Amino acid sequence: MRCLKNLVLMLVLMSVILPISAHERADIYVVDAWAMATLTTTDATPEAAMESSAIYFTIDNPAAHPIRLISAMSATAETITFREGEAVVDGITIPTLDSVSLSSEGIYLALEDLTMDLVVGDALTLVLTFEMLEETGEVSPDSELLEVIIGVPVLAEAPISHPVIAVASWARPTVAAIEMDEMMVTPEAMMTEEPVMAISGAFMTLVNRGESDLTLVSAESSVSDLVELHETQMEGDMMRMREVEGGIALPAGERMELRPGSYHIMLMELNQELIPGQAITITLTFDDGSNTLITVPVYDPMGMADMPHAADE
Ligand SMILES: [Cu+2]
Repeated sequence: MRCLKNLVLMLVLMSVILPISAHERADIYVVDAWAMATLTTTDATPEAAMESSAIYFTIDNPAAHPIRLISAMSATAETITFREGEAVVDGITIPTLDSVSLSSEGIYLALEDLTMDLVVGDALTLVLTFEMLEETGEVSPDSELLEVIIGVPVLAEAPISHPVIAVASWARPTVAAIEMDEMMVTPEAMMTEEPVMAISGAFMTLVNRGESDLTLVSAESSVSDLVELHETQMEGDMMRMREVEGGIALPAGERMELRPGSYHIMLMELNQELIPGQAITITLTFDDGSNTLITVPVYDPMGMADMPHAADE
């Protein structure tokens, strides 16, 4: 749990230190991410669990310059290194307008000294730090580091790609980091019968990279008994949310931003608190009958409210 707390502090601090908008974050696409399960069911014997795992994904670099992934952090593991076979490498460079796919045969992220078992169906938050490079491969002189926070599902095998990807996703916490500190002291506080704040929202940029127009028609999540696609509109001088009629259109090749005050995925009747540092999975279903599982980190990119508390400590 200490690790989770550290990750939360890190997320809060980064949001202040690094002047990055959620919009800019969308410009590096980290897709088809997954972490290798150490257990396939919760009732497997503890002896069966491994102490290390791996994370795989594909990074697309649409920028006009190369980028380099220089670090990865998660509360799930004490150490995350970049490896190629057994060898440790010190970063992953993605050339201009190119992509790099991590795999067990190539470069991958090695999770060492796991702080918890990785069970199929779970999800974790991963913070990736990129630096911008010149065409020569040198670090740009006035380059700022770019943080990309992603949710990673724990799976037994690689996910199947879908034309629609979700980038820069986040779900609004129902518990602030400072409240979570108190929960840390008494873990049983998380099991109290106090009603959870029953609603939250998930936000992201959906990109349809396929050849066909699609419409997002519904969403489901294990953390919520009622998930709706919402839009926020002004009615007179009142902001009102309502369920989207006919779904959210995603024309081929285009992006649609789901954000506060606009389209969003409404998570109602939550069956658990959403705590910063967690990640949740949401299944998106489209009008062609296809669906895709997205993993959304729980944090508030605009949430500076916790900062004074964090600084006080
Ligand atoms: Cu809503």
